[in-house]
Amino acid sequence: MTGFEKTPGWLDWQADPGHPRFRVPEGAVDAHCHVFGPGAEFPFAPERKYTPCDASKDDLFRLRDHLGLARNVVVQATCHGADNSAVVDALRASGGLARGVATVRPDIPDAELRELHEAGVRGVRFNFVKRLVDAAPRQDLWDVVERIAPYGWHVVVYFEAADLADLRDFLLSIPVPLVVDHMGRPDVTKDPDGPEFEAFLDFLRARPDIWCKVSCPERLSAVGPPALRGEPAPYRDVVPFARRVVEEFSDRVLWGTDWPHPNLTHHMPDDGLLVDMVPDIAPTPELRRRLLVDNPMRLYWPEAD
Ligand code: 0GY
Repeated sequence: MTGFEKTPGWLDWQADPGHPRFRVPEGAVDAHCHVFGPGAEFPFAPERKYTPCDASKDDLFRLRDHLGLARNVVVQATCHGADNSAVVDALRASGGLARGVATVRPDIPDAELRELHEAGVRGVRFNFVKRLVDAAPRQDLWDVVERIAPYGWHVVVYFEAADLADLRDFLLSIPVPLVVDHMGRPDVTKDPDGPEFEAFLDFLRARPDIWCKVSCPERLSAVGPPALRGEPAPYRDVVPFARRVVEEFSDRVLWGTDWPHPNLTHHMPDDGLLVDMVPDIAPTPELRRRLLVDNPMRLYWPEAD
């Protein structure tokens, strides 16, 4: 009993995902995943916009092993606000196999920032998705950047395609590397060669230190998974978008499961199927190695080189 009531209609993560048919290269990183609570131990934030099911670090590490992955990047979810305790707990328990992305306020004490860094945090997340957070004043975001820059951290940004035009100049003025979640959430019913996605690619071209997660096909897809696993390609409408990004920006793309998949209302993906999609979006062994191993290691474990 956590004392928290899940948001009505909340879909829990799949407890029994399939074994992927695709074997990931050794050392593969899930560069976008979360932990939720458990609420009894790490209470959800009063300002949250949703209340999830529990999804503990042990559940996450079990999934990592089941999928054949080696490491995780655990991203602070909005349901925990700026209390990064659950993420830090996961990082500390991982034996160096997890790094983190935190949410911090501009007035965070120095000692706390240092503690986050020592635990394995390497970035902060700025979330511009209106259903998830109240908008933060730009000045606050600037102040956060100033605080984290000395640690060599980056900023992970989550926005929807329709908001890129408004955000572009602000994002490009942030003087640390950027990592864009979920390809900037394109509308995949549109043309992958059309003006909207071209504007996103153009944003990536604007600076060589803007990274992109080719994640969340299950969230972006309008056609969903195949009726039968593996036939035809799962979430196939997302593939041309992800492939364009992987092929043009092969040295700064990242992949992640997005487990435990918050706020999906229609269907919960089989994480094995998400792994099986990798060869569709990264068609050669070289591209797959960059996407799953080389790039995330360079960004999150540079000392391992
Ligand atoms: C994701 C996507 C979502 C949620 C969050 O922090 C969050 O609450 O990121 C979403 O609802 O689209 O990346 O997990």
